[in-house]
Amino acid sequence: MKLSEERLEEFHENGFLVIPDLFSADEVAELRRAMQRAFEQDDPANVREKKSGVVRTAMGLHLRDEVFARLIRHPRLVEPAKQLRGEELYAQQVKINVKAAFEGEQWQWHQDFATHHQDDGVPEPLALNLHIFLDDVTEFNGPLYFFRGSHKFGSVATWHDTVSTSFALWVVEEEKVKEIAETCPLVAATGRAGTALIFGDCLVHGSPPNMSPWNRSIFSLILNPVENAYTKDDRKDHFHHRDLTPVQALADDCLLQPAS
Ligand SMILES: O=C(O)CCC(=O)C(=O)O
Repeated sequence: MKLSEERLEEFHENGFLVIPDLFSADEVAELRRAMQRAFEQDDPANVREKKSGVVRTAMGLHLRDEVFARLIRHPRLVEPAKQLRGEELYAQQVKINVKAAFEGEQWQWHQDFATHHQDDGVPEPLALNLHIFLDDVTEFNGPLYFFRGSHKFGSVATWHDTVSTSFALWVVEEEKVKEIAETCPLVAATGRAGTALIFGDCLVHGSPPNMSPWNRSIFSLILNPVENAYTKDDRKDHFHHRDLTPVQALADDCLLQPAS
């Protein structure tokens, strides 16, 4: 799947794209079955919420389940990413952020690049974050909030928040968030299960706790150009995979093929 010229322009202008219904109900069902298998594993790559202990994010998924190994090579993700960032992209991070009903905690205001740069020594903000909604995401169950156009501020000042949630994160200072809010409208990224998001490394985003009775699960693949790879390898592999093999797209029906 290729992005049209209009969609490419929209990405460069807004810093993100929402692509409704990119994956079918059958494909989402297959992904949700694989998600359940991952959650049931007692694996250190399942990071749990600080207060409730339910899974917050399940990481390293392509190394844990064949379905996710195919998903990171899905042409509907890989081809648009290559259009935006070139041919040689490696899978830097592969996870599902769950945000369970009643229990799912916030993701503070951040730019992904701050973590990639500070923790992993990624030189430039070229990584792309590709999301697929595995539940319907509404204004009620903790959607991502994007400051539209905030990527144009470039890489901004951050501090390392190790206390607010179970997931240490380099977060944007509140004064900077206020400044960005003066010119960048806040948008909630919502849509049916199967909807995809693509956003860049400098887009300022976050999400509120999920106090609703509905789960909100979102698959996330971060692809980074091989020539922009990590220069530090202090973190565990599931935070930033060391394998720099460029992803090659499979067939469009790869998720619905029988297991090999
Ligand atoms: O899952 C969320 O609500 C936040 C995800 C996020 O910030 C990210 O993928 O960078």
